[in-house]
Amino acid sequence: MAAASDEFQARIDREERIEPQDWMPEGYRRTLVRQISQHAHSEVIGMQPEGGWISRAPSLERKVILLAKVQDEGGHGLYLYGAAETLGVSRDELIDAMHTGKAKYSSIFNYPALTWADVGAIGWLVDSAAIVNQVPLQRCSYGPYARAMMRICKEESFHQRQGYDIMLALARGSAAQREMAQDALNRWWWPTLMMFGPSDADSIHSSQSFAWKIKRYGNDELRQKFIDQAVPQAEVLGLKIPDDDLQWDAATGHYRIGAIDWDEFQQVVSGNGPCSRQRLAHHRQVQEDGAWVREAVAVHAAKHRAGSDGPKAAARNSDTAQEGRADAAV
Ligand code: BYC
Repeated sequence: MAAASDEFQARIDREERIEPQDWMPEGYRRTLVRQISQHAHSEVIGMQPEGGWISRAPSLERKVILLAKVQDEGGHGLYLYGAAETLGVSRDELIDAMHTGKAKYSSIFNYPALTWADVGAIGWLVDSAAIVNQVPLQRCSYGPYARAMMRICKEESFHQRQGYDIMLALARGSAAQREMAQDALNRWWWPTLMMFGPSDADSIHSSQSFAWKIKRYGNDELRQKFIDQAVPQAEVLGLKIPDDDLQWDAATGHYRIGAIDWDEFQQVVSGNGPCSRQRLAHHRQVQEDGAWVREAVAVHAAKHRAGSDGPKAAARNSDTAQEGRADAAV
């Protein structure tokens, strides 16, 4: 086994992609199931805060755009569950792990979307953070995850732009609209910074994930990249980042920020966020309500399989063969 794991690491070091049929250490498989499934759960739970605003969007155009974005998120969940399933786990097992609290989803989706400006803030901040985090995952060593990420990243950039466009419209609007945009930024800024995970010193999985080239950058480095992008964007909007300690550090070429409230992060990831219970209860309910659809799809697929291998299919094939012969005779 030592030889197999040495050869595996050598393949990773040569930047070769690992595919589902390849040998892999059990820890590599488990790490990927954990991260990919949590990522899938985040996409699907992430439909809830914005989904609640589809019927309340301020114009038909905004409604259509938001509908498309939320549908994309459902689609991202499906690509990611598909990628996780290539590692030998079933979708039911993965969803059960989320429902029982064994698997996490991103902390950010445990906060409420209180106003229309929150939809803008989610698109601008949360999707920007997602892009910063996900672009390096396109080079993840596991092929199905990397390929899912390529497609997802393309769609995320449209999501980010729709969010920024909402913020821009509000920032250029009435005093009340500007206030709404500022309030949304105040509430979403710090939770967005927490999306990147604990500081590198407290990140339990990072070093192994670097060695396996699942992660390419540390949580702090990506967080910093996001901050450096977002601060000038807030300036264009004429909004204030809610951090009195924020300052440009010319020596490092980066913005310095105040302290992140890691106690709040721990509370949220352990299921005590403002909407944690609501999000899971909603997912459970939807899962139950949709059970008949999944059963019907499974029965239809079974019938289809039986049909294509069974006597009817044989008869169909023989008819086609007869037609073929008749055509040939003409
Ligand atoms: N929230 O050792 P660490 C989207 C957990 S959805 C909750 O640094 P790792 C969108 C971590 O899982 C995009 N938990 O872990 C959708 C671990 O706990 P476990 C979501 C977090 O894996 C709809 C523990 O803390 N993106 O864009 O090396 C609308 C220690 O952390 C969080 C992804 O899922 C958190 N924020 O690094 C709009 C990206 N942070 O598992 C937008 C894929 C950490 O041992 N995931 N934890 O119980 C990753 O890149 C990495 O898993 C992380 C964490 C950077 C998040």
